[in-house]
Amino acid sequence: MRAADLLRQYRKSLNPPYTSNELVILLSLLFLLLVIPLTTISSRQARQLSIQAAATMSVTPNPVIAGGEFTITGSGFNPDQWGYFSTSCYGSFNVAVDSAGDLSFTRPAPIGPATCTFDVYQTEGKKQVLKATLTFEVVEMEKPGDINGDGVVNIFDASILASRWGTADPDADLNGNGVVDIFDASILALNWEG
Ligand SMILES: [Ca+2]
Ligand SMILES: [Ca+2]
Repeated sequence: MRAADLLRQYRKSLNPPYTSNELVILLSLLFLLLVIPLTTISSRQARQLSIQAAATMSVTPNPVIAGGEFTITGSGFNPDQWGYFSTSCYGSFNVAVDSAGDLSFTRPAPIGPATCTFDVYQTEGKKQVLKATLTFEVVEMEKPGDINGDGVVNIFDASILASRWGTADPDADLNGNGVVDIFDASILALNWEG
């Protein structure tokens, strides 16, 4: 087949002879496939934006330290009403919202690393409305002297420190003065757990 024939065939495939009815069906399908999902997505985004504008929450400290405590404060909630918390780390519970629309509470943190999500709902009319969402990380606190990161300061850390003595090894340079020396050994000794 000659190149000119190939080209003609290709152009024909690009311009198929659609009837007007088929065109209407095609356009309707395009509408269903593209426009409706896009409209739904943008209206959902708009709704989320209005939720964020309505009420906000924050956590301190951030990130939360495993085994410690954290405090959540929030504002912009419906005043003098319960906030219903649905969470990934603590199940569900209610928190009172004061007359200014603020809330605050303190809880013990999870003992291990986690990602916690807190969704807060309030009753508006007969509906439970999502007012705010907060997600935070729970992290292990780094122990000074725990060079190998196994959670204990012991002989294994001491042997790593000894093997890197006099070098600039950043893991064993516990005080960050650029050299592994007696000061790093004393940090290790102070936190010794055996
Ligand atoms: Ca260790
Ligand atoms: Ca040092």
